[in-house]
Amino acid sequence: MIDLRSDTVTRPTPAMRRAMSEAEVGDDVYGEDPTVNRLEQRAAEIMGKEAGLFVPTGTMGNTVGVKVHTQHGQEIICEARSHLLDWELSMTAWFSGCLVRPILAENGILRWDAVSAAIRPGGAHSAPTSLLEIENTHNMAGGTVYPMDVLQDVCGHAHDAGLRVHLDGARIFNAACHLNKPVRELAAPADTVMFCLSKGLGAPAGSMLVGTEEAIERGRLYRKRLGGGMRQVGVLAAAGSIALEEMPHRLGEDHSNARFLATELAKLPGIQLDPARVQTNIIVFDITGTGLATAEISARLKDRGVLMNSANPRQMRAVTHYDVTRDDCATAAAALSEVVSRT
Ligand code: TLP
Repeated sequence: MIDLRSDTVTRPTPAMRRAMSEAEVGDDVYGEDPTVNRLEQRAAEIMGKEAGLFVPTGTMGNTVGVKVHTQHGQEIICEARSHLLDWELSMTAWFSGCLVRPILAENGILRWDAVSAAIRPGGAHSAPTSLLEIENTHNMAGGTVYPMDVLQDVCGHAHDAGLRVHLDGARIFNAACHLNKPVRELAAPADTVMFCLSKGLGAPAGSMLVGTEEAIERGRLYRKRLGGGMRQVGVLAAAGSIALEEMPHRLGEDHSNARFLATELAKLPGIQLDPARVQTNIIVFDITGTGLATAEISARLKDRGVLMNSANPRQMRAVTHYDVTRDDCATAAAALSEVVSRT
């Protein structure tokens, strides 16, 4: 099977499996797992922040990140298709008691004029806005990357307006690779950053939350409340360390495979897609012109050995990653060609 459903499907590399079997471990709830401690320190260093927290999932990292910056009854601004809003079971409401005020932005990239118009001052009738959430790369907008000047501008103004900024950087290494910049430059404008070890970086599980010592110390308690106090979790952190140190340099390969796949898909009848807009490893494309529903396309592709999911009723999403080769992309495009021409 050629699995283009997500980069979450990557399997641990042989080096990760070796590191897992040899990992030095202790009880992390007592702060005694040396492998986790090292990973947390390295993640903070690489991101240019004071401290780091190992969390089981990106969802937990975002949940804790939101919680440390907000109080119940406040508002959070984010992009309308953000993962935080659409794919995390309303954790902002359930755990943090906050209302999300979404803004639909071109390519998923929030700009200050739109953000400033959505800020609520708080008062007799309105709840105050306390947090801006940014997603970079933006998943459902098609792996789009914030231009550095836009990122600095929107975050800088948000801080001046008294907001905190949480960055959902599940794929921040993909963004850094696209911009050819050190990842810490992309992390700098945010107060906290969540990034995933388990997506393009290939670890079997795990994400990191980084920020100030104070935010991470409080975050550690929220992680425990959420049931994320794991014990000898150095076995996972060992794989995470390899993901962090050894995998970012190869992401460009996934990006060029995605661009190649997009170029092939764009040739197919009924598919709307501009390959020039594919910046990283995610392709989101419109299939309405094929006359088929996304579920039908997924089912027919599966019969031909290709796994691909819908992003929404009008669009499919294809994601390239470590376990997908250029040849796989060519095969997948040929399979989709067959599917759309047999309607
Ligand atoms: N995204 C998954 C699905 O949940 C959609 C995927 O296949 O892309 N932030 C962003 C931007 C994400 O894309 C994801 C996962 C998360 C957070 C949450 O990470 P996990 O799945 O580890 O909770």
